[in-house]
Amino acid sequence: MVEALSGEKLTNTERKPDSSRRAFLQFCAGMAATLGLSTGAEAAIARSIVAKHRPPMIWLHFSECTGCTESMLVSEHPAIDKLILDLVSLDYHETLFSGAGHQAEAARKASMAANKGKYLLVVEGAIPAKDGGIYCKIGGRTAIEILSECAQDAAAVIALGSCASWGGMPSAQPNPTGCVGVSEVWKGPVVNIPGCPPNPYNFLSTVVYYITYGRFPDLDSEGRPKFAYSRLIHENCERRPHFDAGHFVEQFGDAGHRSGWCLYKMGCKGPETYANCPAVLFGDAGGGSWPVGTGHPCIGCTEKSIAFRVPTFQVVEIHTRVNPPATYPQINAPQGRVSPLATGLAGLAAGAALGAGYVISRRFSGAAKSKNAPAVLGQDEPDVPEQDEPEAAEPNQSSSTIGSSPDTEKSK
Ligand code: FSX
Ligand code: SF4
Ligand code: F3S
Repeated sequence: MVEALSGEKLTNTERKPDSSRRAFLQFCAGMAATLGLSTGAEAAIARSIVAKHRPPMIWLHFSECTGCTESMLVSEHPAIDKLILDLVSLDYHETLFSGAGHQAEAARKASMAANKGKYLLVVEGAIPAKDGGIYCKIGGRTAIEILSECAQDAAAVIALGSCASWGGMPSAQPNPTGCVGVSEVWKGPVVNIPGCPPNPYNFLSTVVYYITYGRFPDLDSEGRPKFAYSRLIHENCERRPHFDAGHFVEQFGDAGHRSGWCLYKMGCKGPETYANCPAVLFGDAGGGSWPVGTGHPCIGCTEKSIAFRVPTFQVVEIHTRVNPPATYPQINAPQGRVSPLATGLAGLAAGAALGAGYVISRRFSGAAKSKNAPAVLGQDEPDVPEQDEPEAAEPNQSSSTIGSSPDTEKSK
């Protein structure tokens, strides 16, 4: 792959991302693998990043917490923040811009005029639609007006985060401002990258794909890229052996919780949530750096009908087909550490799109040895006093579909 690239181009500091050559090539290979592309795609990605003009990007903020931008920027990945800034020409971003007020608005309008039909529009946050949209105004104009103005001349629109995708947290009942997602306001094509926050890799991979091929990757019925949202959390969760064995956390801090048992009874929505979190992880902090890995049940933040709709600790009924895992790693694998066997086999079963994300983050970060890792990462053996050991779940105790066998599905 690297031979396809001329050394001259890769050392052209005006065009290449601000990172070492090795990191850049690893990034391209990682993007290709995350996207599930065939061998050789990394060279195409590298060529397009090096050779093509950076597409202008206009990034809007509406009703949200700005965690989507935060998730991009706080990554410990040595180059990811620089790459997002070097992959595109970020012409307008309210929270990153040093300019403000009329100065910032003028920059946005100038970029839109100069790049009509060519810029990527990223929308972060929900759009308050109640009462004519008066609950979110920037420069005296409503979010509805700004979104419509920016979307009509955009090459493509990306709704980043669950708020922009379908309302998210600001649209939780009673939703006093009538928050909705981008596609409720803008009727053109919209790519949704949900998550609260969304995973930076999924956003970056989507943008890289667009830059490389001039179109977006395949989307599911909710407008989400299939490479990232086609597998249930539950299919790749490192706690899945405990689910299958009937080992459930009964309350936070109990012996099962300290030992990394399944969080289903604590309201985990993993069996109904499509996302690649257990494979891609967050923040390059090493194994376990995802909600369930840190001991909190998945709240289903990538699902329109779950997060901020279903109470966090409510046990869900399982409606979708829940496939048995590809393998059964040791039940008492220490919490927060993915065994190489489990990772390898899960990667084989789930395909490059899932396994590669983990490998990439490990390669880039080397952060598994981080001193910032949660204390549980240091556990070599689970400490489960016999007298405290939670009892195995009784079938039908919390849900008609809990069971200790892999055949726990409740098909539609
Ligand atoms: Fe929403 Fe993004 Fe959640 Fe926050 O801005 S998806 S509230 S992480 O930050 O929009
Ligand atoms: Fe993991 Fe949640 Fe499934 Fe348990 S219910 S195996 S914690 S995804
Ligand atoms: Fe969201 Fe669940 Fe992943 S809460 S970040 S979809 S583990």
